[in-house]
Amino acid sequence: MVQTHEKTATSPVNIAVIKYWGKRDTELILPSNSSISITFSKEHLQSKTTIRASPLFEKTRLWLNGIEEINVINNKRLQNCFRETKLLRKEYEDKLSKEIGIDNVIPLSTYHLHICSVNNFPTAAGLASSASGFACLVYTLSQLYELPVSATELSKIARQGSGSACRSLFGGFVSWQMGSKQDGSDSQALQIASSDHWPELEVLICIISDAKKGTSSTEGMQSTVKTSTLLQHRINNVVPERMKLMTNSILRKDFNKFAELTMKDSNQFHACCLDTFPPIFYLNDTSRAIISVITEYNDKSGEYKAAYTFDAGPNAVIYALKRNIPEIINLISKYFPPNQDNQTFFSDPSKLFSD
Ligand code: 2P0
Repeated sequence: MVQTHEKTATSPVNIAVIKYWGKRDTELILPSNSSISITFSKEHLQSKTTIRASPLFEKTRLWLNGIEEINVINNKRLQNCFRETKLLRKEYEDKLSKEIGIDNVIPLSTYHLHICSVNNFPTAAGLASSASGFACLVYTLSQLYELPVSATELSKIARQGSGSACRSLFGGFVSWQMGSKQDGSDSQALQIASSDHWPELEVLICIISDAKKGTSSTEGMQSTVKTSTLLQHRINNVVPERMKLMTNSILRKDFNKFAELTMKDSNQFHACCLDTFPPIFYLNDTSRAIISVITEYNDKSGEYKAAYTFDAGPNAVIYALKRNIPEIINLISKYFPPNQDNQTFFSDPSKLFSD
C-alpha cells in the first residue's frame, strides 16, 4: 500500500512597527531597509496549512481558503519555496541514505504535493495574509520534510515567498536584517525578544474595511522605489537609527519611546506612498480620523498611551499597555460606533480584539 505523508501547522500574522517598503532585489526579495515587527498570537489571526505528499499525485496543487485553486506552475514565489525546501530535503535524504541505507529513506523530495491553506481573517486586506501564509507554507514543509534547520534558516526561504513572511517564523519581537550580500544569505529574521518579554503590551485591531486592497504591496513598493525621493532619504538617513532606537525601546519596555517611533514610522511609510508618482493611498477618512483621535488622546494624557500603525490598507492597528485598553476601546467606539452610516467599523464585535 502506498503511504500518504501529511503535516498540518499554523503560523501567525506579524505587524511591523518599523516598516519594510522597497526591494533592492525583486527576484530574491531583498529589502531596501531592515524592519521590526511584532508577531500576534495565533488565536486570532493565523494561516493554517495542511500539506500531503504522495508518489500517486500527478502534480503539485494548492487551494487557498478552501475554494480558490492557485496556479502553482506560474507562481515564482511558490516555486522558490518548493525549490529551496526540496533542496534541503534532498540533502537530508542523501545524509540519511549514508547512515541507514537508501531503502530506508522515504524520497519525499521527489513527490508532488497537495496543499490546503486557510486564513481565519480577510485575505489581502492589508492584514499581512501573505506573511502568515508563506511562513506557514515553509514551516509546514519543514515539518513534513523533517528538516534539521533553524527558524532563521527557514526565514530566508519564507522571505522568497513574501518579504514580510520571514518575520512570522518567530514569535514575539522580530527584526528582519536587510543584509548586504548579493545572494541574500544574510537577509534573515532574528528574534529581538520572545512573546512573554512584554506581557503588558497589547494590540487592538480595528477592521475598517475587509475589501481587497487596490494596489498590492509588491507593485506599490516598486513604484515607490522608482519614483519617491523621500524613500531614499528614509532608507539612508532614517531607518538605520530607528532600528537601534526601536530595539532599545522594546528591550527596555519603554512604551513612550516605542509609541513615538511606531507612529512616526507608520506616518513616514504612508508619506512615501503619497510621494510615489502616481501617488498610492492606503489610508481612508476613517483611518485619518483614528489618527486624530489617538493624537488628541495622547496630547490630553501628556504621554503616549496609544500608538497607531497602518499597513498597506486602511485598517488601524493600535498598540497600548493593557491597563489603557478599556479606555481606548471606549474612546474609539464613541467616535466610531458600530455600523454608523454603513461603516463596517466594528461591524462584527469579534473582529475587535486585544491580543
Ligand atoms: C511591513 N508591508 O513591514 C510592510 C508595511 C506593508 C506595509 O511587508 O512583495 O507583502 O511579498 O515582499 O511582504 C507588505 O509587503 O511584500 C509589507 P512582498 P509584502 O509589514
